Amino acid sequence: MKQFVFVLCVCTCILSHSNAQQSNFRVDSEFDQIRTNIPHGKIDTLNYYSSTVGTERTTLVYTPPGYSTERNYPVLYLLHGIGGDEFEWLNGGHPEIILDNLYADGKVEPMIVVLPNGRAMKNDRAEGNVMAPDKVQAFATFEKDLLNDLIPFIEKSYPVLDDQKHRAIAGLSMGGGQSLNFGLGNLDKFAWVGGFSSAPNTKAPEQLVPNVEEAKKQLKLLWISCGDKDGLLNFSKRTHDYLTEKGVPHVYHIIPEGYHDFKVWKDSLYMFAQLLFK
Ligand code: FER
Repeated sequence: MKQFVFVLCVCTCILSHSNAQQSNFRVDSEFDQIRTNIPHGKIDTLNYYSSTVGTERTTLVYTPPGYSTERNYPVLYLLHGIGGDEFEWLNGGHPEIILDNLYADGKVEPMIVVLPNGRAMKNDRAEGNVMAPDKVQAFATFEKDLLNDLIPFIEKSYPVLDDQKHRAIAGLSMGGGQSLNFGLGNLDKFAWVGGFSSAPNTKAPEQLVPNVEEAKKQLKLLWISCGDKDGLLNFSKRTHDYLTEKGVPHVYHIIPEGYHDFKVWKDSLYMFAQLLFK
């Protein structure tokens, strides 16, 4: 309940400023610096069979410091962008450092973070023209892989809480669009949804949230963030405008001097992660 009030308060603070340029969040300047004197989580590399693609696919999984199979964890699915693959977050954003630090400071609920490959096609490498239509289409196809192949695989491989309230989806750019599309399109599966610098694959607001009352009822957190200097800002803004008009609670966080890069995505993950599963 405390968190719910906090989230609402954040929404009110941010939404009450029409341009929403001012951040109400504080990013600790050392949040992404590796600390050697704290416990660290672990990165697993796993293969699963995708009936959607008809091949084995690879996913990375971050388990938190102190991970134990004696307890059950909520899960965040964290998605990459058009130029990336399952390694993009790890190479560019080091979510494991951000999360290890948050755990050390007691600021985050223990969770499993799944870093999948969101380009659901046989050759899912980010090679050649990553904007080619078949490659862009594969980001949409990933919805089926995620729901029918990956989530069931994770749920049988790890001790996870497998209900809607304990499942989150977030991502950067194409992965932000996927998160909004798949999260809001499957409200029975995801209660926590985040789009960071969401790309043109983001559905139009009326398609994204056709059933406003259902969204209000099911969502625990809807997070939209973007850099103010990002050429894709309008995909976030039009979603925010619609949600505001329809009275759907959400966080709209505009990062000052923010471009389409990992500075924005790391800040976003740092803040989003602290709101999850509370
Ligand atoms: C586009 C511009 C950007 C587009 C996708 C992107 C499919 C994605 C960017 C990213 O993931 O970083 O026109 O069309």
